[in-house]
Amino acid sequence: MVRPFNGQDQSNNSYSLRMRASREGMHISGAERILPFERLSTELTSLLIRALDQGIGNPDEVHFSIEEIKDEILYAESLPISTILTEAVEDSRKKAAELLFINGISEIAIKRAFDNISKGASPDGNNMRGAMILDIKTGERLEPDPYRGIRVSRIDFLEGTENDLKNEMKRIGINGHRIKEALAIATKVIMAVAKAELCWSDNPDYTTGYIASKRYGYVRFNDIKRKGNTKGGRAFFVSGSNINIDSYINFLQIKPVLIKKITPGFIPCKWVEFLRRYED
Ligand code: WAQ
Ligand code: MG
Repeated sequence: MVRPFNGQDQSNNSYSLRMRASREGMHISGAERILPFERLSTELTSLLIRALDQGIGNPDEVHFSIEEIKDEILYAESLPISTILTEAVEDSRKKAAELLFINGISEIAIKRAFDNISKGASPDGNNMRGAMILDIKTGERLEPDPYRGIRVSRIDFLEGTENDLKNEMKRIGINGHRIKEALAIATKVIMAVAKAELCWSDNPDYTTGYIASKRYGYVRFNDIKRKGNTKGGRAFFVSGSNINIDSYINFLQIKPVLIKKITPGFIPCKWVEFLRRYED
């Protein structure tokens, strides 16, 4: 239906602004924002600058899309950040697996998640573009397209909260340029029905990964993979028999969520100290 423009004030509406840049068909960078009308043009310019300033070769295509958001926006508080000090990859993985287990994920599902991400979770052995969805009991994969997986989208920080996150990271003594986006994704994944998420980057230089869950928040593990390793991915754990998988996927992909508050986190600590925090 075409609505004639009636001169209505647009300033209360929110928009989804998306950018993706590529060179010879290869993805270089992408970003998505949820913004009020009056910030669209400024943010579009800054995303363009970001797209053109990628070091690894200029894009030969940059695509923008702007869509008015018709859905109601949900507001969320970010998961609190913890960081576990570990010895090395084996130690990190063992503790990450333990954290999944105490969140009710079965051993078979945990093993499948680690094995799949380690070898490239797509059936062709590549990394997926999105995430696997695994049943917490059986470890069965529930995402309809195992090559691509599910991409979480339409998530952003309310104006001002990005700065709050920066300050909070400084306060607890952590840094990492990938935290902001990962925390946003994890917050959206966990605010609905997922029991936990496992993630590490496919970037060979970025070896910190995390487990997210409602009770324990966003828990980082240094060295969850070896430096130089190009395999990475995400697994969302759900109780397949208790949820409607299609509506969960729909939520992850298109429901707009804005983070309105940064929940305080914790300075990095050892595993035993971390667990002590949650003793009843
Ligand atoms: N939705 C679902 N899956 C995604 C998305 C998305 N929006 N973006 C990426 N993935 C999947 C995909 O399989 C990627 O290969 C994989 O996740 C890793 O993506 O220090 O940077 O962007 O606390 O490389 C985590 C630790 C960093 C941050 C994760 O992931 C910290 C990261 P990357
Ligand atoms: Mg990424």
